[in-house]
This record gives sequence, structure tokens and C-alpha cells, in this order.
Amino acid sequence: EGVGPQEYTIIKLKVLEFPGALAPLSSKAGSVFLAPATLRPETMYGQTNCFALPEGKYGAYEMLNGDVFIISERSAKGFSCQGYTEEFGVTKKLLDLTGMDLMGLPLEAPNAKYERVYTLPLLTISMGKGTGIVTSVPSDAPDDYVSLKMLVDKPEWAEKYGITKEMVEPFEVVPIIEIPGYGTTSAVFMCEKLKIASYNDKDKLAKAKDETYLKGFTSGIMRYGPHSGKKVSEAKPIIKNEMIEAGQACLYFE
Ligand code: A2H
Repeated sequence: EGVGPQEYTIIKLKVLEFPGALAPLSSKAGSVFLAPATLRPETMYGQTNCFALPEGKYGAYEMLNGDVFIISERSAKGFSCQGYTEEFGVTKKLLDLTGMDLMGLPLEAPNAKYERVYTLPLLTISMGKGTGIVTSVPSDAPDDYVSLKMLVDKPEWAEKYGITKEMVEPFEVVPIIEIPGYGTTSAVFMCEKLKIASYNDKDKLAKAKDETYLKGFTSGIMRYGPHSGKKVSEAKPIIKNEMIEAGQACLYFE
């Protein structure tokens, strides 16, 4: 990582239902989004779910254009300093939420193969980075792969968060990028190669993440979607801009 600020692409995952604590937002249906920050906008074809921290504190914040983003308070402040609100540094909070309120929430994720994905628990989310929401691409992100696999393998643990089999089992890894020597699901390849069993294998996960991230960018080739055949390095800015122009994403710096 260099010195200047980090650019994240914020992906707008549309909230499809408003149960429990979310009920007050139902009047804004269609404009309410879980808003994860990603470094890999070209991987959104491979989304299988979204992650939130069950213990995390989130809020629903209204932006100038009418979009309501469910994000951490810290990132809401950041958005308000980047032209997303009427007044610099001033957020418009509609509702306080916890990660627990978001568990099992159905979402429509842009570019995803699956029509509807679910919000699942991830205990390693840092509330001090991005928006505190992470979109999950298990084909290309080792963290996402082991975390989703753990929910499939330990249904009794998943149940503590209200997560049912139907929210995890149908969501198979989608091969979207080929990396020579790593196949078309590089995160699965690396997790198997390094024998990563849980998201507590921090050192091995960091190694898997560094390697797939670098290789994906330098030698990955898109194998899914309208940019299939292009290099990842070439497709990335194109896909990012397409999503921004379609109103499916926006930029955030920190
Ligand atoms: B990336 P950096 Cl396919 N806590 O998106 C933990 N992880 C977070 C986070 C948070 N608060 N906010 C974002 N992230 C994740 C896609 C992806 C990502 C792929 C491959 C690698 C990868 C799908 N998940 O990241 O420390 C998000 O996961 C590898 C580093 O700010 C985001 O991009 O540089 C990345 O970590 C941001 O990490």
C-alpha cells in the first residue's frame, strides 16, 4: 500500500425486506442498501452473500441523492466529508442498528449470479475499516471462502445468528477469474493448498490473501460476464466505471 488515501468501491446491495428493527425503513424500500467497501469491483459476479459483524454498531444514513446506506458510524462521517451529504461533515442518521439486526437479511447484489443473497455473520470484520460491511466473493477472497464454509459446516453455530441452511447451502462458489497455476477459484485453491481450516488461521490466511490478490491482478483473466477474456487489470477500471454509471456503486476514500 502506498501513501495517499485508499480508494474503495462501495457496492450497493439492495435490501429486499424490512423485518424487526428495520421496519421504519420500509417506506424507503428500493433505496435502502447495505454498502460494503471493496478493492475488487471486478469480482462482483462471484458474490454469494454479504457479511456484517453481529456485535457491530451500524446506522441507516440518508445521502443527498436519497439513497439510504447501512454502514458504520465512522464511515458515515467519512461519506459526509466526501460530498455525499448536504452539509460537510454532517450525517443524516435515520436509525441505529446492530449487526444482529442484519443477520439473514435478503439482498439484491449488483452483477451477482444469484438473484438474492443473504447477510451472514463474520467475526473478523474490523469496524475501523471501510464501512464495516463486507461483500463476499469466496472464489477470489480466502477470508470469504473459509467464513462461508464454516457456516455450511457448522449449522448449529450459524443458527445462533438466525442463519438457516437455505441462506448458505445453495450458494456455490462461482468461478469468475482464471489465474494460471491457480485455476478458476484461486481462493479455494490456496485454502486447500495451505490447509486453512478456519478464519482463526490468521497467518496462513494473510499469506493466501496476499498471493491471490497480487496474482489475480497481475495474471488473472476474466472468465465470466461481459468482459470475459479480458485481463483483470484491464477489466477492473471498466467494470468499476460501468457500475458507478449504472448507479450500482460509488467511490469512497480513507
Ligand atoms: B475485498 P484493506 Cl474478491 N473488515 O473485497 C475486514 N475486511 C474488510 C473490511 C472490514 N471492515 N472492509 C473491507 N474488507 C475486505 C472483495 C475481495 C477483497 C476479493 C479479494 C480480496 C479482497 C470481496 N470480499 O481484499 O485492508 C474487502 O474484501 C483483499 C485485501 O482495506 C476489501 O476488498 O486493504 C478488503 O478487505 C479491504 O482491505
